[in-house]
Amino acid sequence: MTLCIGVIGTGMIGRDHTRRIQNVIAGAEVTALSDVNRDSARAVQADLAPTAEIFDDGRALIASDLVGAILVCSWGGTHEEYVLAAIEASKPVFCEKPLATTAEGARRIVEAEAKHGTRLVQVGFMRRYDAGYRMLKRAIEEETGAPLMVHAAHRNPAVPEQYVTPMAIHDTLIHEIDVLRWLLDDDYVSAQVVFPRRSPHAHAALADPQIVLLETAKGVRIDVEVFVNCRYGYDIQCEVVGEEGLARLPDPMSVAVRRNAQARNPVLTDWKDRFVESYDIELADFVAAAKCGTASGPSAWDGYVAAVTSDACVKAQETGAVEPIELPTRPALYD
Ligand code: NAD
Ligand code: ISE
Repeated sequence: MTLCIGVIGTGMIGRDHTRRIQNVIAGAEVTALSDVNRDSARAVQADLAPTAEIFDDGRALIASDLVGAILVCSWGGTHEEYVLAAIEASKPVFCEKPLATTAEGARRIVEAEAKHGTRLVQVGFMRRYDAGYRMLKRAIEEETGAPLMVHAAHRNPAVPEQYVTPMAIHDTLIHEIDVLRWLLDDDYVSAQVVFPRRSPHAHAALADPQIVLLETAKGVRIDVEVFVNCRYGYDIQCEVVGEEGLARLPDPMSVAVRRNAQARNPVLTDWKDRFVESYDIELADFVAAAKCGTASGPSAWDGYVAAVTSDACVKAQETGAVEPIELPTRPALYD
């Protein structure tokens, strides 16, 4: 059986995920596309999915019999509405991060899915599928002893003009918020943000870099440098210090070149390349579960926890204080 997928939002990642469904992953096909910018949907149709129908309204796409599962790849502020509509239609839905732009919005999704009674939502936290992070998780379980500290960095070479200070949290740090919680099998209890001297390459509405300090329920202390105008490349670092040893996320494989009395390894510049296999595997996982009428991988609960933590970090940016992170009881659906 081929799974018929509708894609809402055909910008950068919607286009890339459409390519994956059409050309990389077996057993699924993009049968519908929707974007508020019809020209964008039309371009993706022409390049990648010539038989897909274009819908002007994302909700009509979700309701259509042409579609058995949905990818939500539009701007963050639109995710909640589309994910709730997919749950109402009992259709599996893959939602790019963030699940919702507020914790209350993510909570409404958790409640709707819990009421539905089976999982339908997968959130696009692709790092959980990255081979390096999976090896790091195994090393924590088998080698380092109980974690004590994590030092991490999320560096982008540059960001567009509309990227402002809170986006360092809910657009960028949100990946660490999810993957570190998964790595450590732990939850956060507090957050603080401190600001080094500002990079001259950051525009006026962006404090860059930032250092986010998180504390977990088990007492692990985490520091994450978020630096989105680092210039030199797209660089993701993570080092876990445990009671017995240390484990570090491997850098992506690259060819070392020695030339002109220098030895060098290239550094990637684009997140699409850094996590290309992870995106492939997360979507294959979505397709496999959706064919059984359900979802696996990062859940709506994980999306909710990320939203609560993001909100606390944004508050910490504003107050400079250590902000508490409190979660309600997890519904049984997510045990
Ligand atoms: P983009 O601006 O390139 O594309 C978004 C598209 O959504 C645009 O074409 C826009 O016209 C469309 N859109 C906006 N509102 C809509 C609506 N109500 N209905 C239908 N279409 C609508 O942005 P992008 O970089 O592709 O990001 C999209 C989402 O994916 C964001 O939530 C972003 O955080 C997430 N993202 C995730 C990753 C990752 O690593 N997992 C990477 C990049 C982006
Ligand atoms: C972007 O939206 C992503 O999700 C990338 O993975 C991240 O590295 C980047 O900072 C975000 O802007």
